[in-house]
Amino acid sequence: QAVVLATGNKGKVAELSELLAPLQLKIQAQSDFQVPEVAETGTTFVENAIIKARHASKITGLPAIADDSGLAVDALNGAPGLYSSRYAGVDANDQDNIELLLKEMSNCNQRAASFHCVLVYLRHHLDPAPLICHGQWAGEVSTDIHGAGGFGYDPIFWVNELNCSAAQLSKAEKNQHSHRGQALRALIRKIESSK
Ligand code: ITT
Repeated sequence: QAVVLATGNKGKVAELSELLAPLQLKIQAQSDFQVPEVAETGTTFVENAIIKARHASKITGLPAIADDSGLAVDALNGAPGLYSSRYAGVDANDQDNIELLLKEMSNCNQRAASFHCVLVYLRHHLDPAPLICHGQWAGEVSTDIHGAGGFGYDPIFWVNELNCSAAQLSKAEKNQHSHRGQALRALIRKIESSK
């Protein structure tokens, strides 16, 4: 059974592939099919993940898993949230987004934040009952960058219980704790029990 990962983000592909590897699934990247980007017009992680999964499934004819995720900062009322990948503008890269967030929070002592990940599994593009799982990971926005692993906001996401940033964890350690790891383990259980 093949499934397409409906994401253009290489960091997500790396983390999701590692956790899906032990399953009897042939994991395909959407880049193998030249799936064009789709507009993320939803107002929630759930809506955007469904849009991306439906789009990739329609083009490839395969079941699809999509990930919509982001960082919600308490002191910024949940921003950048849904707009995490384009916080510093439509063409922003991870470094631009990190710089802007550190600037916005430069006078802020309240630094609590959480990562969210919604994963959606569609059996086919018209699947009326997608399987949906949500994972959350609490931490703090550090004042400087630490580490070079992971992607996105990992270098400034401080994990108190591990006393390091998410970018200082190995892929396996990050998956063990992260919003994405939690959501994917839950999704795998749901897929197995819906068979
Ligand atoms: P796709 O839509 O193609 O999947 P994207 O990067 O645009 O890729 P999102 O719209 O879901 O995906 O944006 C998620 C952003 O949230 C991502 O680009 C990072 O900036 C941030 N993010 C999500 N998970 C993260 C993680 O595990 N570590 C660091 N940053 C993360």
